[in-house]
Parts: sequence; structure tokens; C-alpha cells
Amino acid sequence: MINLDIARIFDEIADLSEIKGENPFRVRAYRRAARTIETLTLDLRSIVERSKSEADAVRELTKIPGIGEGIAKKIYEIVKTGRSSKLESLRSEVNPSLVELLKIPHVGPKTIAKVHKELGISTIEELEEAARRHKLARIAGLGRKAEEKILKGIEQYRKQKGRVPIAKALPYAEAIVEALKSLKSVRKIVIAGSLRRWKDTIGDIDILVVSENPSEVMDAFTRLDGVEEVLAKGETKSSVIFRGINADLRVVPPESFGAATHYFTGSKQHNIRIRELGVKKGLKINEYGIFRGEERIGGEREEDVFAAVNLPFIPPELREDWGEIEAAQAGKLPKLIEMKDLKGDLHVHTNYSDGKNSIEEMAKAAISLGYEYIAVADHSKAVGIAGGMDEEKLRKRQKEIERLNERFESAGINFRVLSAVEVDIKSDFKLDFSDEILRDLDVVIAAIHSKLSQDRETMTRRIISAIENPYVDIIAHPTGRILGKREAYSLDIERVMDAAHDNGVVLELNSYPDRLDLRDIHCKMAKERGVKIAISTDAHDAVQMREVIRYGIATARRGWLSPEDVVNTRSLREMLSMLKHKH
Ligand code: DGT
Ligand code: CA
Ligand code: CA
Repeated sequence: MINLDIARIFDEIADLSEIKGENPFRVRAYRRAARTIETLTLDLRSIVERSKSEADAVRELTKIPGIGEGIAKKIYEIVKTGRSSKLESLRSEVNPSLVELLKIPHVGPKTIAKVHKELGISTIEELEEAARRHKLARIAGLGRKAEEKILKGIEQYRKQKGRVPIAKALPYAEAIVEALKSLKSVRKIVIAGSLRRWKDTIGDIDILVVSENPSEVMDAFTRLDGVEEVLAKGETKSSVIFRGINADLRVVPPESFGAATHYFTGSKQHNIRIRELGVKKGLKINEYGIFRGEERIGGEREEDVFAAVNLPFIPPELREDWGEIEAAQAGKLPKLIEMKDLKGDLHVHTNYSDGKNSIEEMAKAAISLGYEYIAVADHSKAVGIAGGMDEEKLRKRQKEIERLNERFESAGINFRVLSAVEVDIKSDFKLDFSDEILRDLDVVIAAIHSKLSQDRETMTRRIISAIENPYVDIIAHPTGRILGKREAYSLDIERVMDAAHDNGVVLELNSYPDRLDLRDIHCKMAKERGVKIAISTDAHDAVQMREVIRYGIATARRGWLSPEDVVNTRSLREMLSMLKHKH
């Protein structure tokens, strides 16, 4: 029982309770617990096993932000017994095929309950059929428009079905590598495929191994704790389902390791281009090596592949055939941003809105990451569900920030807490705080949180109107997508970028792994248009601030960003001077 298994149990509890119509706050608490546990660096099992009693364990567990007493007791039960009585009773009450319906965009638990009760619908096929025959429109609360939306949602769901956000697959792949690394015969082991390219969603996990004893590796792989089904088992390749995700493992000979690593890292489009360059030079390049006629001329190292076609090493994140080969030929590959380039986080929440930690706790966590500043950007009042601040709360927070900064200064600590807000852009284009209030803040972040279905022109103008406000410095999660749940809202992103450029407004890359918004290709577009980017976490507690940033950095790298394209690689003073509203 590892943290990820526990997180999956809470996800399922949340899904089933939602369909059953349980209290939405409780549903949200389960989901929040799942997200917290997923990125936790502490091992829940050892916390429980270390404790002398249940009460002792609960006391320890509730110290983790996002874990209350009810959740802590469930964790205790899960670790001790391997089961959750809550989950088991829910499973017996809710038809499991209804759970899949919940994954369809635009289909919520209320709709599911209704169509199930009135039409007996319990599968996607039945729902699709009913929508096509306009049977749904006869149910109260649903109409022709709802039918159209549901059909679109089904189409969307089928397109991305089977793909998971990277943050779900990467920890599993890392766990597999960790387990197999300890085998005596394993000489080398790497993660390849879309995971090595840090794509935002992952179809399956690909792992490569060099070993003189392939059958030992295959035996261990197919028997790993977490393997739910063995799909194929051979001498060179095996495939399994590992905690719900497909995983391929290949054992290759040492002389092919570089060529295989390149080949199985992909992308397919990139590989095809490299192979064509090889053909022009009379070379055959494949997963076994680099060949001239029958003669092997390389393939042990990945660099050999690029060198064979006169290219410098191309970082995996760029291998999408988005122009990286031409750039490499011209000696114009970007110097990609790295984690160590970051000097601060410009979007974190605190307990002044929906964050778990105090300002001081967030600041200390940032200091331990080597940052020089954070911008605490709590929600504004319109986002009531997130405990948005009113003017009075904002003033109170301001005092606390000032006191804290004075303490840092007198202690000789080079760190500043910036006073920021994530101000809501309302559907009537107005911002949720007056200009007088925004003027006095260090950093103003604006974002849309409601009425996401306005038409394309309205949404575009709504964001641009915020960009044109004299005090808005950054637009957060500019397209609003949530991976696997919500597509980007209908938006003319090019016009938004042009307006950001003309007004000196920064666009945010939100590192949260189910957002990654701006996405990779949008980062590249922004760079080409001279729009600056802030890579932020949007963290709601200190653990998240530490854990999710790697996904933001990876997405920035996929978007070709260099340190100079990103504002929070600058020192405090330089960063502030790049914002529109100078202080
Ligand atoms: P995914 O799993 O859908 O997220 O994406 P990938 O890129 O991991 O794709 P996958 O797992 O199907 O295959 C791994 C790599 O193997 C892929 O990135 C490139 C290489 N590959 C697979 N099929 C072909 C092919 O037909 N031609 C070439 N040139 N490469 C291939
Ligand atoms: Ca793959
Ligand atoms: Ca694969």
C-alpha cells in the first residue's frame, strides 16, 4: 500500500459519493485528500506503522495540510486492513458503470442520477443513443442544448480516453524503475516515450533496460506489486497494466541502448525525420542501431544517433517535429530553462483564501527552495467558493505581510513576500476589486473563474479588457483548461497574446499538473511573439509548491522557453521592473 494506492481509493470514494448525491463539501474533501496524498513526500504507511495507537496516528496525519480527522481515520483503516469500509459500502450502493459516465465532460452527477432513474441509462452507449434520439430533451431540466453538449462531451471523452495526466503516470514509472534497479542483472534502466518528453498526457509507460539476464527482468516486472494484468510476456518485450495504466518494458542489448532510447523516446514524427536524414546520408537508423549497409557504425549512446546526421543532442522535450530539427541544423536550439533558474513563485494561495498554510509557512517553504520571493495571490471575493477576500481581509493580510517582511529584513534574510491577488474577471468584464485597491498591490494577477461558456468573441474581449486594465500584471491560467475534465474555453488565443504583448502583460504557465495552462505549444507561440511568461504553481499548500513546479518547468521546456523568456528567473528588482505596473 503506497501513497498512490491510497489516493486512488479516495478518488473512487469521491466519485461514488458524488453520484450518490452526498454532501458536496465532503466530496471535495475526498478529492482534495487524493490530490494531497498524490504529491506527498511523506510515506503514509510508515506514519501509521510508527504510531502507537489510532489516536496517535490521527494526530500525526492531521498535521498534513488538507487531511482532516475523518480522512485521517480512513487512511489508518486502509493502511491497517488494506480496505476501506466506506468505499465498500459505496460500491455496493452505486452501479459502477455510472462512474464512467462521470468522466464525460458536461455530464455531472445530477444528470447521471436523473437519466439513470428516468431512462435506466447506465452506459455511455445508452446515453449517446438517448441523446441522438432526443430522449433526454424530454427529461425536466435537460433540453436540446444539453443533448448537444452531452454528445460533444462523449466525443471529447472518447478522444482522450485511456490517456492520463502526466502526474498520474510519472510516479508509477518512477516506482517501477526504482523496483527493477535493484535487480543484479540490470545494467541500465530509463524511462522513454511521452513520459521522457514530459508530454502533458500519457498513453502508456515505456521503460528500457539493459540486462544480461532478460528473463529475470521480465519475471520481476510482471510480478511487481501493482501489476493488475500481464498482457504479454516475452524475452525482449513485456506489457502489463500497472495500477490502471499500460506499461511496456523492453530489454535491449548494450550496443543498441542509445539507438533504442532515441527510438522509444519518440515522438514518432521526430523519429521519422531523423530516419529520413539518415537515408540521405546512406544510413539506416532504427531501434537496433545505426548501420551503413550491414555494418553497425553506432548506437550504443543516444548522442550517436544525432551525430550520425550531423546534429547536436536535442533534449527529449523538444522532440515533436515542431521545428527542432531545423533549429538544430542552424545551430539555433534554445538554451532551455531549468529548475535552478527560478528565483520565485508568483502565484501561491494562503489561508487568507482557500490555501492551507499561513503566509509565513509558505514563505519558509519558498526560502527552503532557494527562492528570493513569493507572491501570495489569494482569491478575490467573487470566488466565494474559494473563500475570496473582501477589502477588509485584504488590508489585514497586507499588515501581516509587512510585519513578516520586516522580520526577514532585520534577520538579514534576502526574501520578500509580495502582496498580490488573483482578481476575478467577471462576466461583465469588470474586475472584482477597484483600481484604487489594485494600484496598491505589488502584483496583480487576473483570471476567469465563472461563466466559462460565453462565446469566443466575448471570452476573448473579456480577457483583453483585463489585459488593458492599467494595474493587471499577469493573466493566470489563460485558457482555463483542466486536463481530462474541461477543454480550453473558446478563445482567440492569438489576439490575447498580441494584446498581452502590446500592453506588457505577462501570461502565466500554471504548473498544476491537471492544468499546465498555458500549454506547451502556447508557450512557444508566446515566445515567438515576445510575450513574457511567469511559471507559477498556484499552490494551495507548501507541499504543492515544492512538488508541482517540475511539471511547469517541463512544460516550459516543451514550449522552447529559455530563462530570459520567464519573468521569475529574474532577481526581485528586475522582475518587478518587467511588470506593467511599476512600483
Ligand atoms: P503515448 O504513449 O501515446 O503517450 O506516446 P508515446 O510517444 O510514448 O508513444 P508509444 O508508447 O506508442 O511509443 C513509444 C515511442 O516509440 C514513440 O514515441 C516513438 C516510437 N514509435 C512507436 N511506433 C513507431 C513507429 O511506427 N515509427 C517510428 N518511427 N517510431 C515509433
Ligand atoms: Ca508511451
Ligand atoms: Ca508504448
